[in-house]
Amino acid sequence: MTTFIDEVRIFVKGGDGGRGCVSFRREKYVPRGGPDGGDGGKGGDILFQATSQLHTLLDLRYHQEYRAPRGSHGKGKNQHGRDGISITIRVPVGTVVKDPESGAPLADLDAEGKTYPAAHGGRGGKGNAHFATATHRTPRFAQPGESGEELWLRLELKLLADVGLVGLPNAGKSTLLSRISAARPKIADYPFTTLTPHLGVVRAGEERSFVAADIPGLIEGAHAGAGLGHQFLRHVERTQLLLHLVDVSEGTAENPVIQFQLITRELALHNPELGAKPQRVVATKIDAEGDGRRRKALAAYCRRKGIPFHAISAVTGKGVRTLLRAVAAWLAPHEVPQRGASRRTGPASSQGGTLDG
Ligand SMILES: Nc1nc2c(ncn2[C@@H]2O[C@H](COP(=O)(O)OP(=O)(O)OP(=O)(O)O)[C@@H](O)[C@H]2O)c(=O)[nH]1
Ligand SMILES: [Mg+2]
Repeated sequence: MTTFIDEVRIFVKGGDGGRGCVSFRREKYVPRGGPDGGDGGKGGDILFQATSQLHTLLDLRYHQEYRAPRGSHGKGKNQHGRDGISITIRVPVGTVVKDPESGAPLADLDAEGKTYPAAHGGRGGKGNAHFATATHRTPRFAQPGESGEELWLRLELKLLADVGLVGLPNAGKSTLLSRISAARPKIADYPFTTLTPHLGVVRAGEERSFVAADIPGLIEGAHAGAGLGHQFLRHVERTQLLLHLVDVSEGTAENPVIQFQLITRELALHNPELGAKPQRVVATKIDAEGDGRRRKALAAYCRRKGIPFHAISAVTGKGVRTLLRAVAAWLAPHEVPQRGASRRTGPASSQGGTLDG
């Protein structure tokens, strides 16, 4: 089975340690007090933490650099500098942290809450109070803080599709995927353009993303091996929702309801579970629907059957945003926590350096 990997490179740097302080006690009537320079604080760490609330590495693509704050410098009167706060970067459960050069895995964040310290903050420097000895009572030096660790890392996440796009060849599946994600499957005006599945990461709103799979078109007899699509149905077997695309443009000979039923039958014959999977019908190419007769017929059928219905044009974008919102809203409460790359319990919250500590 083809594996789809979401991948980002990011730069992380722990905070530098604060400087140690050079200072001497000043007391009334004591001309030369002993050294009382405090230590610098430790720089903040950068941590990764696995959460089931995120499903892709998309957000990290927009924020590739993380620097934790430095520790404060030490002060007189033996005052220790404050430690820099640590930054926790939330990543989806299933994220593997790798060395970008060798590809060696450094951490596998395969369970909720699992944490990996990616870059340690530098230790604070010691103040001069540490350096007084019997023979050297007035050390006029202190340690500088250590630099925080800095490095590039590669994060990888095996993607499993949340949403499967199914339909006859030429229904517009690849066109829709390329409209809503960065995936660039081949698109052409003939059946069986798509030969292998494509996955795209879809951002449906500010805070949420999901993965959609475009598989080759299905035809009658697909369950028995006709066409190409059957080989790839396993890619949609584990999705939570199917979007069933039906071309309603003018000049398509078949009745859209019959087309819809044909594919539904093939899905069920291939795997009864697939036939019973939640689905939404998406009438496509409404920019070319003519008098809209085909769309209306399909909409009426879906209403009778209680199947959610959408109408879109992937070319003009009409209806696409509404569709994505509906899908995202549907996914949120249906999310089942799972081990590994699939995952989820609630709406994704934004990522990008949650401060803790
Ligand atoms: N007018 C119009 N044409 C569209 C729209 N969406 C797709 N098409 C056209 O329909 C044809 C088929 O589109 P694809 O996205 O390749 O269809 P597919 O379902 O991926 O087809 P297969 O990969 O063969 O299963 C192409 O010529 C597209 O340009 C649309 O919204 N409006
Ligand atoms: Mg295609």
